[in-house]
Amino acid sequence: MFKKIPIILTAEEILERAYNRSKKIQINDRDALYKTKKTIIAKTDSFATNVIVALEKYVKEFPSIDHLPLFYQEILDIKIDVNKLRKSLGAADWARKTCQMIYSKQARSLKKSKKVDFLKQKQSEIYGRISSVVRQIDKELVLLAEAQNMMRNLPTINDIPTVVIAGYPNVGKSSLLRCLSSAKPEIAQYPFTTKEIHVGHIEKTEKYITKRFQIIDTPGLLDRPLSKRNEIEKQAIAALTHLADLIVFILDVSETCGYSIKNQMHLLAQMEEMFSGSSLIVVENKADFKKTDSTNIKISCKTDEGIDLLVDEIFLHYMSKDEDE
Ligand SMILES: Nc1nc2c(ncn2[C@@H]2O[C@H](COP(=O)(O)OP(=O)(O)OP(=O)(O)O)[C@@H](O)[C@H]2O)c(=O)[nH]1
Ligand SMILES: [Mg+2]
Repeated sequence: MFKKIPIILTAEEILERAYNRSKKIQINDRDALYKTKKTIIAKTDSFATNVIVALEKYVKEFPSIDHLPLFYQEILDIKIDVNKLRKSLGAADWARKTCQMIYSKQARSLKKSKKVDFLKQKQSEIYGRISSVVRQIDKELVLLAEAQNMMRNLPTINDIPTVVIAGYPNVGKSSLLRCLSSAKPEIAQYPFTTKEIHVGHIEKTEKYITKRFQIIDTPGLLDRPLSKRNEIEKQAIAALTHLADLIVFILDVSETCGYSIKNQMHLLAQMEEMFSGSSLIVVENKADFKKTDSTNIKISCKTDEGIDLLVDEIFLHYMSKDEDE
């Protein structure tokens, strides 16, 4: 999704690259003064242009935050802080304009002069002033590079029916995504294994109708108010808020996840209240361990028990939704 964002360099890297490129330039002229003058002008032009073009590229090719789908805007805000990102883009644009101004003003006096000392002094003045402007935004460039790196690693979310798996930590959410799709999120016997959103896909054909769904595995949630949630939990809430057409809420009635069923039921009630606009299916996982006599769907990601039934239920949900529309 964000693979095209250019690699963002630090201030020193931008300057070093521009300097090294300008160093190689040599203009020939039979007249010694003109040779020196033209070379100085060409070197200075190359240095300034390299810096200006790099900064321009960062600002222009950075995805417009306001045009991103809301889910991505929220993830960016959780991980980076959208305001800081906007300010950093603004700073890069300010630096570009300032460098451009410095260069176009000083370049005129370079062209007019015929004194080698003056030319050399102007050249180093331009290098110095441009370098100082770029160094002023080093922190902002570092933040942009962090954002760029983070965005390149975000999963691609498609605009297709989306099921979000939610529940307490360690109940088997990632195991369910593995059971349902070819996605391979990490599974482990400790809570908070999943720290990011993972996406998988399933396809089901019935009566010549093929439906493709997107399944999203989320980090575990604890039973606590939104204001107390950490950055990892907030990503799960963002997926539930912006992506879920259907929520599959997993309960671990065996409590081997390390959390009581009472706490899990509390979280379920909170989810039902927060996401009353989305449909919700409650499933009890680890049925190979323990089964209750509730009417919830019972599954086991270890033995695959109940998985087909759950897929049927998801399919049925979307088919009935299509009929409603
Ligand atoms: N017996 C049994 N164990 C299971 C089942 N499903 C998952 N587990 C185990 O439960 C533990 C947690 O599974 P995960 O899939 O990592 O759970 P999670 O909900 O994604 O956990 P977090 O990412 O930490 O929130 C692992 O040790 C799994 O092997 C199941 O159906 N039966
Ligand atoms: Mg997990």
